[in-house]
Amino acid sequence: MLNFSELYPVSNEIRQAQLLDGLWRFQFDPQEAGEKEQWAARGLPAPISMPVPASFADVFTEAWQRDYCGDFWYETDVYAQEIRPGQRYFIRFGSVTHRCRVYMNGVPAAEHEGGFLPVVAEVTALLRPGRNLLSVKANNELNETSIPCGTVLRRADGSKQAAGYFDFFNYSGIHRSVCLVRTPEEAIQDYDLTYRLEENRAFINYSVDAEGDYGVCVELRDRDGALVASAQGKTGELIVENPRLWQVRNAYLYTLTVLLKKGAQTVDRYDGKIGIRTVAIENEKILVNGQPVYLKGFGKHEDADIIGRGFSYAVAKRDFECMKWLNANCFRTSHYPYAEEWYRMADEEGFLIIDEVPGVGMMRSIANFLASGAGKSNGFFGDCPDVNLLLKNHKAAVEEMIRRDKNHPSVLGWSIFNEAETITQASHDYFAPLFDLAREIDPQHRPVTGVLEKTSSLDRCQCYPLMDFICLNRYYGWYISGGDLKGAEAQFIEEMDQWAEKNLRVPFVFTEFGTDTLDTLHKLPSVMWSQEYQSEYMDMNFSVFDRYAFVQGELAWNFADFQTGQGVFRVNGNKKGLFTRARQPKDAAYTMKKRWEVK
Ligand code: BDP
Repeated sequence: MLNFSELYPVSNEIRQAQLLDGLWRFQFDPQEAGEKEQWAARGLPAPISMPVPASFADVFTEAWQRDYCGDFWYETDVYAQEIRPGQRYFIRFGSVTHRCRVYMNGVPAAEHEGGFLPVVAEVTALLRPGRNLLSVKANNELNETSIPCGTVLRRADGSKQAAGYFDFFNYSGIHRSVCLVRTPEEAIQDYDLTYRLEENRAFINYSVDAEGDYGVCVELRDRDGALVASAQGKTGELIVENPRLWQVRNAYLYTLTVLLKKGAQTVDRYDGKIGIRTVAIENEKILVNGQPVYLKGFGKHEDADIIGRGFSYAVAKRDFECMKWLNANCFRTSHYPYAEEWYRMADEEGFLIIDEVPGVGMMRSIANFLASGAGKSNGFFGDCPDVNLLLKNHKAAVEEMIRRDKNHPSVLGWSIFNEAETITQASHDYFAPLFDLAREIDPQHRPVTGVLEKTSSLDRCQCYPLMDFICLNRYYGWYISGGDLKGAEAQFIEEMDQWAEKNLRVPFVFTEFGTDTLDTLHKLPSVMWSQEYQSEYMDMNFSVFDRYAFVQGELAWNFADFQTGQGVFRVNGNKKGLFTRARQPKDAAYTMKKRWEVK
């Protein structure tokens, strides 16, 4: 059990969440001087201003600042009007990329490895009435013992250069909101829910993790605020008569209120939205509330102009509107868990999410996307410098993601890796405990998967038997037989026939397929990179998918154009978006829209 709460911050008559977002102070620390010179206690010696939340990279005009790799610091003042006795105080970051140490008034309060999940620092003993100095030492280096994997190269001038074994820019900084959270001394820490549906009834089994010897009271209210069920005790069952189910693209959310009670007095209270629904895999079908669902949507990135990987409600809202316009119903959080606000919005909109940990780059290549797309394998687990440390960090990410996201009705399943090396015994031995862990800690036992690229072929892959549904990334017509859609189609069918013959009786989902496409390029007859080619490629892929009943989903790569590192294969980023980076449709978006209207 944790000694602090990672629950999404809320304010009510007992708890308070004070947003600390805004313009913070910031300083690069290439010499790693900050700790020796006590920047956390003394304040940053030469700070500039920096928006939070946002990546730091794209606010700059100098290349060295955009591409900076190493230590960097953020600080801000936190005003505490009063410190209430009998209360606990926390600073909660939605994420800090990729690792950080948090200080309050110069004293270390928390450390966290991994750039895509919350960091919580208890500051009860460190916070003073009035002005407090909150400092964060962060670092964005990549290595092979933490995820995502990569390495650090040295430029000619000696500066560090992050080289990810992945195809997205190594955006860094405080990417999500920061809150000062006040809770009672003994508080609600967490809750779990499982669902069972019978004809006109839903059974919700709950378990509340709360401190102290208090009574626990759980209440469920519908959208109009009417009480529909309640129960007492740390564990119990809520029975809902004639429930309104959470359905795909037709969401209905109830409010679950957890109360800690000392007699008539309420000691703590937490309200969360929940959706009554079940998810399951049955043979080749993905079932939501017992009904088959075909997944339609995208692999995405948290990526936008200027803010980089920083969360913005406006960008997220636009993305949901675009996805709804296309008749999509699902996305994968490629290649890392997204800001919690995405899941809250998906809960409201009735979208399904395949939730992925940053298990990416587990194939040693700077242009992994090229090698893997074309089926050229690169090793990894056999000669990884410290596979136990990597596994420890990977396990922590799986655990933190599931703990954070388990109560979202939108979350359909968990993805443990993207395009890892899966053809050796070592890879199987590495991944098997991660799959076990995910199954063990998710109270709802949602399906667990991993995403396979071309070299993880049927005859070589050691890991697909671990998966509840199989996710494939395939680029026939782009990395393979690019420019020859007929030939590509034949090769694609040849591979799919082999999977069909195996008769695995599990659903397959295409989690990536796409072509780089310039929104300015038209050509008749089509050529690679033209808008016409993207549409024709999509049509070819759809015709292949439709031949196989076990194909139960298509998540195109990518929702929108996104930033990558520089190189001869990327024209200022990956252009496989169905939308531009400014979220305007390319022609192929209309192809998807038409198909998904009826599919
Ligand atoms: C796959 C990766 C993805 C890349 C994509 C591509 O999973 O991150 O962006 O290919 O090449 O290898 O566009």
